[in-house]
Amino acid sequence: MSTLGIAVIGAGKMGGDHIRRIGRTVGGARVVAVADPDGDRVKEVAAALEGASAHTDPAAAMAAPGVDAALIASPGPAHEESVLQALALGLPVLCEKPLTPDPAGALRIMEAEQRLGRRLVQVGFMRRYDAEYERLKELLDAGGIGRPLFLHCRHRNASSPSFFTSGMLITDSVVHEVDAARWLLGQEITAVTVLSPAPSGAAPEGLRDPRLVLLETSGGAIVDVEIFVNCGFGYQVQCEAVGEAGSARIGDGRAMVVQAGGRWGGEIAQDFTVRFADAYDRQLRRWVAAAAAGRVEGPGTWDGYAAAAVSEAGLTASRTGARTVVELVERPPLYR
Ligand code: ISE
Repeated sequence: MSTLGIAVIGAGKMGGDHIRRIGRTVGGARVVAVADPDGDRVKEVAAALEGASAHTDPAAAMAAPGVDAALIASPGPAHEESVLQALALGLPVLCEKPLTPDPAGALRIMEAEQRLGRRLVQVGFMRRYDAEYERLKELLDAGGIGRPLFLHCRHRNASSPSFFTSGMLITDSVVHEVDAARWLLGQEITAVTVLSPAPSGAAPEGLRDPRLVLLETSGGAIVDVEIFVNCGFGYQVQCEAVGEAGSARIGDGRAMVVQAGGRWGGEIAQDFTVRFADAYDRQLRRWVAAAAAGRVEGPGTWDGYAAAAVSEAGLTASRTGARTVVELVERPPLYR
């Protein structure tokens, strides 16, 4: 099997993490081109990769010799343009979440993919590749706790980056729970309500943090998400499913409990690249194998679109304070 040549678009935190992953923990692929608007950074990153070219223009990177697939890890608002360019070149794509911040952009990608008549896009909803999430999904699918009634979710970050906005708590953070809930339950989200307590004193001025997001689903379940991106103590993602015949909980992160000096305790990951490192590895391995075989698996454009539609309803809900219904177009045959 030949090596898959990847163009990585965006050499920031996530792009850099994926570049390190390719070649180190993911075989069968190599980075042949890198793009980033920061010319000095991209030159430095590419120089450390044998035979990789550096670009400030994503389209040029994707059109570079030896490129078979594109990994898009630029900021969300830049995704649409790059995904459309990749589709025009017929490249399989792994695009970091959110596919687009708004449903209109995702619909344009969906139209382009339908014109091609085949699916080429995977969205980087990496929780679907996390061992604990996979176990919970298997349990729910097997009816192990009966019909799901609630998902109680907690999503905490130690601190938020300086560019983070109140809307991004929904479009960039809760979007993970949106996808996880749709996937775990096999249902769409139909309505969103957002409640906000008085902001934490640890939150930067003007940031509505934390927030409580309530999602209603097409199967009659309720998902509550505490999103708290300046919790201070670490990166924590937990989910408890409550069904008619039991409950199941993941994300306690008790891999090792140490008892010493009259105390017991363990460690909390500080960052998503640590907590979900295995999931990112597995996601990329599976995408590389599928792309090399001319296929795309995993969450696709429909999932990116549905998540963006829920985010849009969430933004309206947080602005108006009202329960907001999620509007979805009819699911096209390519995504059924
Ligand atoms: C970030 O982009 C992620 O994807 C993390 O998983 C999430 O916890 C964080 O809130 C986002 O900003």
